[in-house]
Amino acid sequence: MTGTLSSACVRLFSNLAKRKKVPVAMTIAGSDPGGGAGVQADLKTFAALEVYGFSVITAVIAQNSRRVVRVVPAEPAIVTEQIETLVAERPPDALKTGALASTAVVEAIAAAIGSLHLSAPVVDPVIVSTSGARLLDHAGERTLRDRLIPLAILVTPNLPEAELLSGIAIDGPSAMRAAARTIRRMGARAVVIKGGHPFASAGGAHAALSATAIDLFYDGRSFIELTGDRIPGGGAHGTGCAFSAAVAAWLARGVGLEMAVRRAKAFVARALRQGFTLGTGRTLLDHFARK
Ligand code: PXL
Repeated sequence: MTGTLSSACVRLFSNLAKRKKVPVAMTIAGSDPGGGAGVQADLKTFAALEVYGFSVITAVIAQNSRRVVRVVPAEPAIVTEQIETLVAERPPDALKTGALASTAVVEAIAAAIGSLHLSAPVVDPVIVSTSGARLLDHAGERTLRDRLIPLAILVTPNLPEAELLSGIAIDGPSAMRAAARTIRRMGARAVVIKGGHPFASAGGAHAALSATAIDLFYDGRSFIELTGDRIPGGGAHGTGCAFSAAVAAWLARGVGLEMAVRRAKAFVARALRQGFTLGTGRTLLDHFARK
């Protein structure tokens, strides 16, 4: 783990030293002090993919890999000021949003993206954590839909989030397509629904999992099914964060959207295959895994 971490960092910083234009990605997300998800995981993902990372904190969260104890949303003004200060030095080449905690924070971010003419964000519509805690207040769900998703280059819901956003019970592939259409109609350029969770009709969380996990990408032209082997991990912590951060990293490096999504999926699969725990908690990713 450490060997590949240091070689990625050496390449990143030797590019900096040679004054090559270093790609910069910005994450706007919550803090996971355990480092498995949120801003901390996003920065590891950026570093592993050799992209310099900016990180704007939207909420301070007391949590470990098993449970969320408390979420304290940041004041909207300090979120705006973090973004403005960073952009004054260097506008990022790509950005992603994660847990946004409150409707006022969502508003502040949408306003900043507009007024500072930032790149269209990858929006990870984080609403409830895998452990069941709310990471966005109820009013924020609507603001996310009405103000942020319309700005997005890509929205990356998992199955439960796609159901919440679309209002469609996703019980199989055709409902998954209908949900993708509905979410894209909210104004995003593209959507990818991550198929890692069990379908609702199969009994929700208690359903038997199929051997493959199919993600569905839709950009308004065609549906693309991205198939991958299901990797045992039992609901790992921080996979969604790593996926959306990896898409942003590849976009920052100038890769097209569909290829960025494919590479991000491969990145998460690698990280999950080398997953580990700290003892009794949920599986954590090795963001610096090589194979
Ligand atoms: O995976 C959703 C998520 C996003 N952001 C933060 C989190 C979590 C899940 O726990 O803690 C900060």
